[in-house]
This record gives sequence, structure tokens and C-alpha cells, in this order.
Amino acid sequence: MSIGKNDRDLQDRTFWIANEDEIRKAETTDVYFLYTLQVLEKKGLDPRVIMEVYLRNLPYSDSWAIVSGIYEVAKLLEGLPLNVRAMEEGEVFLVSPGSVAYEPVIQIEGRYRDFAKYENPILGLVCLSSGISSKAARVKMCAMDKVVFSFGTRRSHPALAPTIERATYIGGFDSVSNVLGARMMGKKPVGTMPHALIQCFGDQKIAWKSFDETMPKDVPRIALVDTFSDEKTEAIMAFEALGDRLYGVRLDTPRSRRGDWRKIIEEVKWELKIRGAGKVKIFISGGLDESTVTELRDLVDGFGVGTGVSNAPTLDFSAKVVELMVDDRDIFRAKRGDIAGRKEVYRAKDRFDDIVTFYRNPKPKGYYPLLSYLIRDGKIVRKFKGLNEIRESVLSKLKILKESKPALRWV
Ligand code: PCP
Repeated sequence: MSIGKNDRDLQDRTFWIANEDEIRKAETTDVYFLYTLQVLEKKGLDPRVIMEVYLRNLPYSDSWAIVSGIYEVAKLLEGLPLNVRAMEEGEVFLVSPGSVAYEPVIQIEGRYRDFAKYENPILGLVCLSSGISSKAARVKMCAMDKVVFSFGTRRSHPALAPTIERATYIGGFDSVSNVLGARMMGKKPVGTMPHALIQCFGDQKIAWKSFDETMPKDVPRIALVDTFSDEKTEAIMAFEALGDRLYGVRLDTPRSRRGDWRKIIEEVKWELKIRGAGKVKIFISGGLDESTVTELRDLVDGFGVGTGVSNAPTLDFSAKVVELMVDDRDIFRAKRGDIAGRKEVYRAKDRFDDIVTFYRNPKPKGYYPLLSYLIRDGKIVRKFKGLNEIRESVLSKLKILKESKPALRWV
């Protein structure tokens, strides 16, 4: 098929994505930043500014979210003559739509022309990742002690797979199914079997037995039990086929057959139990979100969550100048609807009781600052935590959030 003469095909690349070099040079910026740079250059204007990245509204009723993508922002801005302060990767930040105050997650100080065009990729890196981490955290909070696996990269552009999986893990998910995503995180991917495997054999038992004969010992024998017959029938068949080698069953019940899914799962548990297979684990997948996880967490051992998290609503952070330094004078100049001046965010040592204040105000007693240097004079100065440590920290914070209502105020 020939590409129409006015259509750009992919002459110079294989996939329609930006490469790392283009991202690093902010070539994915919006053209109005280039217009701005031309105007400022022509007029000889290049003020030092303070820009803050913050979120005013969440796509959820809660008042908390997880910020992630900070590591990539550091890599993006490294080498530019800037000072950047930011929250830690995986930090819980608070949002208070009713209040004039907000919690900046990133604060950039430098000559505006040095980073103007980076606003687009900075926001892109934190909006997508934080949206996924926050949704993953909400699902994990609902799952309580049950495992949650990320199965959703198939529903996004493959270029994003590793960042999606990293974001779900930061949000508290236990493992991920994407092979490259897992490898980049130094993890082993998890997964079971697709319906296609069973369809290729045309016989569930032969398919499950072939899986068992072929897979290495460390791959759990989890039989998908909803391909041709109902879940109860196939769960019994799977136990008949694999006996004690059957580790678990996965119900990926199509919505057209779901009806009372809870009842179907109970039937499966009953039939396995009376046959001495009560230890067989039950996993479910397919269109899961916070409500289905909450509804079924008492019945199942784990969840495979895909689209609901991999395509979670993005968090629409804004990036706004709040202060300029001209001739050694601080000029407080916020956009209408924002509040001027560089801010500090303090959190009480043992609870989600946050204070946002003008940075020159004294630190409140018993509180610690959430913003710290990420980059100083263009050099990355943060020692990044490992993903396991970030995830554990998120999980411990989710426990507190489950028990207490966070508060954000300004002084
Ligand atoms: C889906 C596939 C994904 C699961 C469900 C995530 O089943 O197993 O891992 O679904 P979600 O995105 O709706 O949360 P199918 O689409 O039936 O694919 P397969 O036969 O390959 O399991």
C-alpha cells in the first residue's frame, strides 16, 4: 500500500515514537514554547524564575495521590544550568481542590529560556506515571493482603511498557507480566496462559498437561479455566489433569458470561475443596478495578489487573511560574487563580497532616520538608532509592491513609 504523497510515513524510523535523544532535547515540546523563546530572545529578556509543578484536582474523590516519574525528570534536566527540588519518587502528595494551596511536587529555579521548552516533557513524564502509580495504589489498597499483578501493557503503546510497569510497581503492585518491563526492573515477569494456548490444542486437559510438561519448575501451574466450558467444570478438569501439581486457576470470565461472578467463584472453590483441592489458588482477571477487587478480595488469592491501571486517568499536573528574580529583587507574579512565591511543603512526622507555606516562613515544629534537591547547578544530587524500597514505603503509607483522613492547610 503506498502512502499518500501528503502523508508522512515512517521514512526515518520504525515506530511513530520519539527516540531518547529527541526526548532529551525536548523536541517533543509544544511549538508555542519555541515562539516564546524567539520573542524573549529578540527582546533580550531572560529572567530567572521559579516554576512549580503541581496538581489542583484529582480524578478521584480521595485527596491523595502518588507522584512518580521524578527519576526520569532528573535524567531529562541533568546538565541544564538549573536547581531543581522535588518530592521523592513514590511520595504521597495531597490535593485540596477547595483550598487555594497546593503541594508542588517539583520546583525549578533558573533562567526561563534555559528550560522553557522542557515544560512539555517534564509534565508528560510525571502526569502519565503518577496517574498509573496512583491508580495502582488505590487498587492495591482495595486488595489488602491479596496479590495484584499488572497485566495491562498490552493496552498501551509498547514504547511505554517499561514505564507503565515501573509505575504500577511503585504504586504497590506485586509483580508485572511485561517481559521487558520486568527485566528493566530486575524482576521476573509473572503470567499464566492465554486462551489461545488452549484453543491451539482444542482440548483443555491436553493443553494444561502440555504446559506442565514444558514449563520450568519455577513457573506456577495456573490453569486458565474459562475457555470452552464454565469455570466450575474446567476447574475440576484442571485438578483431574494436574492433581497436586495444580497451583492455581485463573478465571478471566468474559463479561457476557459473568452474571454473579462471586457465585461462580464460590462454586469453583466448593468443587475444588470437596475433591481435596482446597489449596488450589484462585486468581481472577478481566476488567478489574477498585470496586471488583473490593467485592471479591475475600474470595480470591490474587488479581490480574490490566487496562484499568495501565490506562488510568492521567494526573493533569500544571507547571507555572510563581516568582521571578530581576535585578536581585524577588518579584511575586502568579497567574490568575494561582498563588505566588516559592513554597515549602511540610508533613507531620507521624501522620498525613501537611502544611504548605511561603519558603521564607519558619519550619513548623514536628514537621519535615517534602521537597529536597534533585539537581543542583545542573548536577543530579539525589541518591535514588531502589524500586523495592520505594514500593515498601508506598505500602506503609497506604496503611496510614486507610486509617486516617489526610489534611492539607496553608499558613
Ligand atoms: C485478558 C488477558 C489480560 C487480562 C484479561 C487483563 O484476557 O488475560 O491479561 O484484562 P483487563 O485489561 O481487562 O484488566 P483476554 O483478553 O481474554 O486475553 P488472553 O486470552 O490472552 O488471556
